[in-house]
Amino acid sequence: MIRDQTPGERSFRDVKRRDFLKWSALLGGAAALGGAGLLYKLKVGDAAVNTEPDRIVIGACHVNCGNRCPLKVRVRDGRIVQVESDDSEDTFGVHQIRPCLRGRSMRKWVYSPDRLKYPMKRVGKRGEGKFERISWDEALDTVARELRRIIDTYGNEAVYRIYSTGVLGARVSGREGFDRLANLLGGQLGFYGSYSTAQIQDALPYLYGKYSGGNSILDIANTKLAVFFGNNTAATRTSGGSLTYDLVHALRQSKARFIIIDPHYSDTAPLADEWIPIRPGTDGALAAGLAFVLITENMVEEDFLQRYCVGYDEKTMPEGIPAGNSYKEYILGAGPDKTPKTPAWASAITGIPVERIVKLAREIGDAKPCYIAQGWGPQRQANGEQTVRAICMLAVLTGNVGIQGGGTGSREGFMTLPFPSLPTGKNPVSTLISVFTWTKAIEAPTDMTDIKDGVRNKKRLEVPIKFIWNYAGNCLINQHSDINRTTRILQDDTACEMIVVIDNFMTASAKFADILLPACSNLEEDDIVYQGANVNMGALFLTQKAVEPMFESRGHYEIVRDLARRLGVEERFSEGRDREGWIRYLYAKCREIKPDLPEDITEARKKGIFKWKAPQPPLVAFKSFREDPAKNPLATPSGKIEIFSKRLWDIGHTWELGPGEAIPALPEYLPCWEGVSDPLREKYPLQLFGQHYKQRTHSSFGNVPWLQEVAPQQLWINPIDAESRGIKHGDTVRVFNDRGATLVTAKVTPRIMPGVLNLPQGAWYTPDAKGVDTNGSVNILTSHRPSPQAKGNPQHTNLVEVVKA
Ligand SMILES: Nc1nc2c(c(=O)[nH]1)N[C@H]1C(S)=C(S)[C@@H](COP(=O)(O)OP(=O)(O)OC[C@H]3O[C@@H](n4cnc5c(=O)[nH]c(N)nc54)[C@H](O)[C@@H]3O)O[C@H]1N2
Ligand SMILES: Nc1nc2c(c(=O)[nH]1)N[C@H]1C(S)=C(S)[C@@H](COP(=O)(O)OP(=O)(O)OC[C@H]3O[C@@H](n4cnc5c(=O)[nH]c(N)nc54)[C@H](O)[C@@H]3O)O[C@H]1N2
Ligand code: SF4
Ligand SMILES: [Mo]
Repeated sequence: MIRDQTPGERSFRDVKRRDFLKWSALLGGAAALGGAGLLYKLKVGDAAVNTEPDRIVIGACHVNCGNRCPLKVRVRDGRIVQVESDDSEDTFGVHQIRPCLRGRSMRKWVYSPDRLKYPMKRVGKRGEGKFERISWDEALDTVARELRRIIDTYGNEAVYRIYSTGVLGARVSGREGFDRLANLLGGQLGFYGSYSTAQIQDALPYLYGKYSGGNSILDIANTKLAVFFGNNTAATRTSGGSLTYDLVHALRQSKARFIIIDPHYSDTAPLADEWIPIRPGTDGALAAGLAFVLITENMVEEDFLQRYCVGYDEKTMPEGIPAGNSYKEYILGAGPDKTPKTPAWASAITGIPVERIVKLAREIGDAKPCYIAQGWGPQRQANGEQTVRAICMLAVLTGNVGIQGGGTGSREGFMTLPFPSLPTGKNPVSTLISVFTWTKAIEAPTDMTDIKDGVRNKKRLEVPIKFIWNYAGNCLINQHSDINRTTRILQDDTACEMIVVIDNFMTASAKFADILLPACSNLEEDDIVYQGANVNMGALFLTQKAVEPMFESRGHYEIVRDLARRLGVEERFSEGRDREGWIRYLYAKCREIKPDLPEDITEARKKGIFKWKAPQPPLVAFKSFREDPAKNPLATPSGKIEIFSKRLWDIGHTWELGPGEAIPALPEYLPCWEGVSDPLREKYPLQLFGQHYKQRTHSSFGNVPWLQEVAPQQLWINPIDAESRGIKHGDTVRVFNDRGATLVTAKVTPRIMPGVLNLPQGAWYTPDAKGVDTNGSVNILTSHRPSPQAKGNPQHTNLVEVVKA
């Protein structure tokens, strides 16, 4: 157990030396940013730290890193002087939910010189960033008038609340507020999927009947071998209450061998016994090569495949499908492509040596049980849907599904408590587009159909998006693909006629606002905040404002309520409740789920942080199905694991697909466009992806100088690729393709495999006069082309070239 000592000084006292070595390797010296914050000495070098506070207030960090940390905010003379960690009880299972350095730098966020101060209206061309200060009344009158006009002229499907994740945990200030208003006004165009998980969400229901995580990461305590495909918890699950902490505990308990398969030696890799570099977008080929060995060396669980699965071999194929279409035939080369998926075949595609593929297959086949999990990096590729199922096949073939220490091959599962959000009501509009295709819904809506673009609940879109509500999000520009193309689409203010942006900062997206509204930061308003999705415990924080709202900034609930008043629906919107009323309403609902919460909210606020241990033993996905498949069938049409999906077979034979695209019924390897085998590599020879990085949560925190210094934005390039281009560590380089170019500093490192570049996603797009980005913003290089099946965002699939600038 690790205990906190005094604030500002963390002790190693109870940590065994072995763990310390592992952790310090993991954290890499100055780059220590994790919830692993447990193990370094915090020296902020700022006089403010030593100031005695007048009061300590519970706040929370509610950006979308998937975690959610309470912050203890020290306030003196009405100013925040330091942000500290949760220091409540710390036992295994109910950890201190210790914020990473991003959360601890929140003071720099609140007092950032980039803060938006007043409501503003656009005065220049859209996107130019020229604004004029206006009053809140004028701003909200304009928004209400335009929203009404657009609904009256084009209908409710012209209104769109764009995907955004800047405020996720805070329930009264959440993005739900606008949905609640829109639904009272007749609804809005909806979306399905997310930028995080579009492909995996779409793919898993065909295999397992639903989208879900696999076994809890704590179940690694019960396994013999853990294999992670593109899963970098040390960077993406950084909270002290989060999965990296659990991973370390579980590995220590089981002493399982741990293998990481990733194009880059990630921050998680030092925890592993072995790193296997793989070319991006080729995991499906690796999985097929492994399957070849498992099948030909009789290491598959035949009984499991016959009893629980459809489509493994001819005996288990659904009716009406021509012979030669089973998985076994695909792997052994008896299927339509007549190609045996031998380790040699897989090696040529993945770049992994043949012997290593054979050895890995035997390790997976021998380890009983084996824990296989994938992060979301592999699915954020152009063939992501197929990769997801292909990786899961390793768990299926070896019968690891539904057992302790095994898993489904999906991302590790976690615990959630069903605490409620601000109720949105029902959207009267049922039409949905894929979350990634909104730019096309502005530009060419009537070209968008169900079987071509994945429009749902309607054959063809009828009206363009004319009104965008962009609250706490940067997907309008920075986080969406192909910034240059998005810019061209948005610049035309006769296409999308009204863009409202509500943020703390003048972001790349904010520059495209017609009306720009300054919002409170999380430390400037009261709220009720729940755990992130990625902890093995439940948590609830009653947060209180540490300081008064900066300048003229306001909360989202109050902004939307004032709009509702102007639009004549205020009573129905507020139900007579102000912010405090809704906090109390939601708190009461939470108490129905967790009756041990104090009845009196004033009492509860004194504590502020509530945590519940996850049920033991750790979650095993599809356990009841495994125990009794007849009684507890999966939600697939057959009730079984559908290795061959008849539904996908039908989709693959009816949808209109782009050149080179396919939707196979089996989990096949499909080459990516802009992947290893694309002829475009002659012009752009390097594969580029952008990992989720410890400096930022997407673009959030990208403007905090402390973090820029600790974890700078750099292009990761292998020494072989650097040398052949005359690039040295620290050089400014120009990364480019036909879509755009960016300037960034090179990090020459063997931590990235040759032929592949890593430009961490989320850096703030900062164009020079010629439109060349000067800040390493990866989305200047990514493409609008959606993945074939999910119509999701393949933002890790890109070909580029790099030269010394
Ligand atoms: N610090 C930090 N944490 C975050 C976020 C953040 O921005 N910053 N964002 C949060 C959010 S919203 C999300 S959705 C999650 C994202 O979580 P993920 O999607 O899992 O994160 P990524 O960094 O995109 O990818 C994980 C790993 O996959 C690897 N990878 C990329 N392509 C491939 C491939 O084709 N094959 C294999 N085997 N590996 C591949 C990358 O090198 C990386 O190490 O992270 C969350 N956590
Ligand atoms: N190339 C590439 N692009 C990607 C990804 C990738 O892997 N590669 N990942 C994708 C993924 S998984 C995701 S989830 C998206 C995330 O994309 P976004 O949801 O856009 O996330 P952020 O960039 O963090 O933007 C959050 C915004 O909210 C603002 N904000 C924070 N707190 C507050 C607040 O209290 N009030 C208000 N009003 N504003 C606030 C921040 O200033 C910031 O501008 O990015 C996607 N984009
Ligand atoms: S960025 Fe995530 S891990 Fe870091 S403090 Fe915020 S919620 Fe916690
Ligand atoms: Mo995400």
